[in-house]
Amino acid sequence: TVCALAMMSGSSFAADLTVGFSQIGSESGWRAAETSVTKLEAKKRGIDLKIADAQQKQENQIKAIRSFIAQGVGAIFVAPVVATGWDDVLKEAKDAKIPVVLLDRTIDSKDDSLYLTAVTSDTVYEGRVAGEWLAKTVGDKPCNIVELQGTVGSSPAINRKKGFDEAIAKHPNLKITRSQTGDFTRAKGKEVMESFIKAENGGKSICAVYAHNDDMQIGAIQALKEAGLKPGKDILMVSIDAVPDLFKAMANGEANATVELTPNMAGPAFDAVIAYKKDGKMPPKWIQTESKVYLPDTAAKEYEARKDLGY
Ligand code: GYE
Repeated sequence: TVCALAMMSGSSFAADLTVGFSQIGSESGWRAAETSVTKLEAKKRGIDLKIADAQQKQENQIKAIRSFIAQGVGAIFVAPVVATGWDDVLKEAKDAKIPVVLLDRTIDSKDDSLYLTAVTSDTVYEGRVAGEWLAKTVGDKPCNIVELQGTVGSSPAINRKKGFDEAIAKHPNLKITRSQTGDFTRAKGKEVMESFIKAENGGKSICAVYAHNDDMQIGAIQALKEAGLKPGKDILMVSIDAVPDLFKAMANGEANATVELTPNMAGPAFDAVIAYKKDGKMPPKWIQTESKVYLPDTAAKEYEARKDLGY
């Protein structure tokens, strides 16, 4: 059946393709979903996929990429944990004529010939729509926001902050009173939220929580509940990813909005690599995925539709 599927997608070529994927780790539900979806998308096309889990460390990613180069894979996917420090290793891949695709995060480099394409969402836009949603919902009242940032130095943390800051800058009644990293994990989101609650009058002076991903938001919801507060009611909760657990929280009235990030970055990435290697077709430098805002009204339905996806 793998073979039949490969033929259906028009790419028996793919059956000879080996792709090495340097994945960050499994810090969030979204990340775990991306890994599962990548496996499925590879299988559909008959691609041999090798995944290396970097346990959140850039040095492990660099080692994995070097090992993929040594093995002579046909293409390399990398989800870069932080934005800087990639030029040397990507130059090695380029010299070995192995195309590299960036998945879900981008890099800071002056040389965009170091990768074939990047499949990501517009993470600045995600921050901006989160901020615009909040501004609209709050109206004219004063609102103190606490922010849970993603991994320090990662492109989504930098950009989701930037987009949100831009949106609320137009509304002087909205201000960020505390902002700290929760490293995109539930456990750290909860821990940092606990410290915010202590520092903010037992949470009474907090009007909204903006989290750079849903997992940290779920941790924050737990911390708020344990402190006797009502997230989603007394405190507005907005975040990014649209994982099933966040829909569950919204359906239960404990969260107010999330911006969807598709876990299927690999499908378009595999197609771009196949078209490039088979027909010499250059993809655009950026393959942008969609970002849609979800609110509580459809949360129960969305949760039902997604709960078996395993993330
Ligand atoms: O939002 C977060 C994950 O890189 C855009 O990484 C991605 C982010 C995603 O850990 O949940």
